[in-house]
Amino acid sequence: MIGPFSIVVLTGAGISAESGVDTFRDTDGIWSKVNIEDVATPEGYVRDPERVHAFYNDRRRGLPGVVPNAAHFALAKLEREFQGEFLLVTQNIDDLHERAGSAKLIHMHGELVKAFCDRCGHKLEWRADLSTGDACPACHGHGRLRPDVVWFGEMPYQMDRIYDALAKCDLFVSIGTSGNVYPAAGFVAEARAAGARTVELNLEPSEGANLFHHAVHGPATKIVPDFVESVLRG
Ligand code: BJW
Repeated sequence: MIGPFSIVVLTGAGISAESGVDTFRDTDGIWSKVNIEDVATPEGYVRDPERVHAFYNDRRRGLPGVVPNAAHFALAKLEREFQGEFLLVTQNIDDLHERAGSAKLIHMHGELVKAFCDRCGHKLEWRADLSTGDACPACHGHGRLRPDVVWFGEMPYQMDRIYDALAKCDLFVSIGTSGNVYPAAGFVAEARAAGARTVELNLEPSEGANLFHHAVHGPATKIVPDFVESVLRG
C-alpha cells in the first residue's frame, strides 16, 4: 500500500490525561469544578481578572510536575520519521508536545507559558504567576497582560494555516478530544470533504464519531503508539 503523503493530527485534553493533566468534560474534569463563563470567556476576565489569573496560575504552576507520555512521544516520532507532510494541531495549552520533541505544531487555543498585552498586543514567554499588577515590558501598561489562551467567542490561532493543511491532507487523525468545541470539532468534516481518510483515537466515541472512517477506543498511551507504528510501516 502507498502510504498517505499528508497527515494532519488534532489533539485534545485526552492525550495529556495520563500525564496527570485534567481534561475538561470528563466527570471529574475542569468544567465540573469551575464555571466556563467565569474563567474561559473575555467577559469573565473583565468581571474578575484576578479570578481568571488564579485559575491559569494554578494550571501553569502544575506544568513542571507533569511529563510527556508515550502518546506525545509517538507523535514526535511520527513527525521525525514520516516521509510526507505533517502538521500537529493541538487544542491543549500545556507544553507536553514540544517537550516530547514535536516541532511542526500549532497551539490553536494558545499556550499557558505565554502572555500577551491586550493594550499593545505584545506577546512574551511567561512562566511565573500573572497578576493585574504586572506591567507589559513593551508598552509599560499595568494590568493589561493576560494569559495567551483562546476563550469562547475569540478566534483560535492560525486558522488559515490549519484549513490549508486540512484541504490538502490524505489522513486526518483526531486524538483525545470530545468534539464539543468548534472550530476544532469541524475539522473532521473539512478533511473528509477534501477526500481524507479520517481516524479517531479516543477513550470513547466523540460527538462527531460518525464522521470518522475508522476509530480505536482506549487509552492514548496504548492506542497512539500502536497507530503511529502502523502508519510508519505503511
Ligand atoms: C482520553 C483519555 C485518555 C480522556 N486517552 N482519550 C454553536 C454551534 C457551533 C459553535 C458555537 C456555537 N456557539 C458558540 C460556538 C463557538 C464556540 C463553541 O464551540 N462552543 C461550543 C461549546 C458549542 N467556539 C468558540 O468560541 C471558539 N472560537 C470561535 O468559534 O471563533 C470564531 C468566532 C469568533 C468570534 C465570534 C464568533 C465566532 C473558541 C473556543 C475556545 C475554547 N477554549 C478552551 C479553553 C482554552 C484555554 C484553557 O485550556 O483553559 O479550550 S475550552 C476547552 O475545550 C479548551 C479545550 O481546548 C477545548 C476542547 O476540549 P477537549 O480537548 O476536547 O477536552 P474534553 O475534556 O472535552 O475531551 C477530552 C476527551 O479525551 C474525552 O472525549 C475523553 O473521553 C478523552 N480521554 N482520557 C484517550 N487517557
